Amino acid sequence: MRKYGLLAVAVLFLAVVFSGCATTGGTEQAGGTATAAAAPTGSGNKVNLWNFESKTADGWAGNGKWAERLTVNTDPKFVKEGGFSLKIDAKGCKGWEQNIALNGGPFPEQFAKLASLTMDVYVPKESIKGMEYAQIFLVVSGSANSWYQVQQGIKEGWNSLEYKIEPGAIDGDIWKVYFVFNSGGTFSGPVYIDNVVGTY
Ligand SMILES: [Ca+2]
Repeated sequence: MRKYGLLAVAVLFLAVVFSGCATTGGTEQAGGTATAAAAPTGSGNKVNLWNFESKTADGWAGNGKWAERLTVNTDPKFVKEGGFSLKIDAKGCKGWEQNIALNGGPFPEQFAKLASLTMDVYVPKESIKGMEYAQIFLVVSGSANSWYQVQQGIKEGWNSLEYKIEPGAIDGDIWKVYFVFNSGGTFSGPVYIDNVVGTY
């Protein structure tokens, strides 16, 4: 029995040491010893937004001449998560194009509180051959801001994009979300999107 008692003391000691270490890495607290090293509330929670595992475009579609350009991809080369991704046939797309990919919801209730949105984008070499630059803007249209945009550049191969969202910028009803393409040249082929995740 005494052996177990010592073991318990050792475990307790380690727990105190580790919680002390964890505290120094996070918010600074005076004498952070045995307090629980919990993450600050309202940060680091994830919500899966669109992963295309429904074998549909998860509500994404183009407008006008882009209406038939969004489909589900099953080729594992262009999938980052699960078995499916979104294929956007961007052939002929140049300059600013906000009609290529739109989503009218419904959106999860956490969307308005997002601090960032991440997604994996695959760009085949031939799709952006000879292009000066290419970008995908995340645009959120809602009651807080009718047009809130954040940009990220894309290059050939896999791109791990993170869009930071300012506090309060989209905090209200969400009307529409866009992936706006912007490029210094003309796309010659598709772009693939997968694993769109929000952090709040
Ligand atoms: Ca997927």
